[in-house]
Amino acid sequence: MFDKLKEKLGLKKKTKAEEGSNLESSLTTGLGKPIGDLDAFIDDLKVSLLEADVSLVTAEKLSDNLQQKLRGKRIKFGENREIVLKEAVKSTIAEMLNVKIPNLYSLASSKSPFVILLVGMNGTGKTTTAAKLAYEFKKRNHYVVVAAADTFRAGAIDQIFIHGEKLGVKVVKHQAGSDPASVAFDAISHASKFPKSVVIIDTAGRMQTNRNLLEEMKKIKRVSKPDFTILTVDALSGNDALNQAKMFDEAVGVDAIVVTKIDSDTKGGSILSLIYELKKPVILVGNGQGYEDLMEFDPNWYIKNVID
Ligand SMILES: Nc1nc2c(ncn2[C@@H]2O[C@H](COP(=O)(O)OP(=O)(O)O)[C@@H](O)[C@H]2O)c(=O)[nH]1
Ligand SMILES: [Mg+2]
Repeated sequence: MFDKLKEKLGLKKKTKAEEGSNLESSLTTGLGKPIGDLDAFIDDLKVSLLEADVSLVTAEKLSDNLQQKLRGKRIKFGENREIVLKEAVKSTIAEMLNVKIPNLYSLASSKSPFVILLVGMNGTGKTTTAAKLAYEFKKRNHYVVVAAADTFRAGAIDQIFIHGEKLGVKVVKHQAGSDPASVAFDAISHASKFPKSVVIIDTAGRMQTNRNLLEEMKKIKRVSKPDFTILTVDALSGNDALNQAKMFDEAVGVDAIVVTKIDSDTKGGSILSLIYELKKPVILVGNGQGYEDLMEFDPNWYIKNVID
């Protein structure tokens, strides 16, 4: 996972011999040595970031912040240049990821029914994430209702219905082609009869008609008044993930993002751009196709995975 970025950042561990020579030469002055060619390091880093799916705006911001942090810095006795650079990159990324992450599971305990709307393009993992969330909420003793509000294809209704049967959770469905907002409405009415209930609205994401899709999402949102709107983006879609996120956020309003398929993403850069440019939290990441493959997002885990 994320190997490309790690490899490209070029922040590899130094050999003992290299560390030794560094130590020796830094003995020459009490002030330490200059950090060396910072511009070359930062230029290389920027290219690596772009190649790893970090957006241009985010890569430039990271480079500028790093430049400021390291300008005039000297490598003191006992310090290692590679480690100093690596720690500086880590702390710069950490600052850029600093967006408050709400805990969905605690939020859901504060209200019943708690309504979650899932939006996103086709194939980004809405239905799979809906099933994973249903699993997580059921495990936490909530009464879970899933609204099969992707009414565009009969297959989509069957897909979520089968998940519901496997998981033992209620799926509210209408016929294919019916109004998705009314499916959401019925699911919420049903959930209202139960304490500690959570409604998860699975929606359509067809690509041919983005305008209609966004109008449909707006209507579902108006009718269902969700407590939390989640956008799913596919980690493999790279820079397009950011464009999709901007589009959905402008049209529908998004509270948080789930980045799916990180198990097959070797690049890892899209998470950084999403958080930095959208200023929206990534709350969960999908790391497989099983129901248990939904992890809470931890910035420290991310930083460790892209650099160490
Ligand atoms: N490897 C992997 N595959 C995933 C993940 N999430 C979803 N998928 C797969 O991506 C494909 C599309 O997912 P689906 O939930 O149907 O997307 P939707 O069109 O947005 O509802 C399916 O084959 C899923 O099994 C994930 O986290 N990891
Ligand atoms: Mg679907």
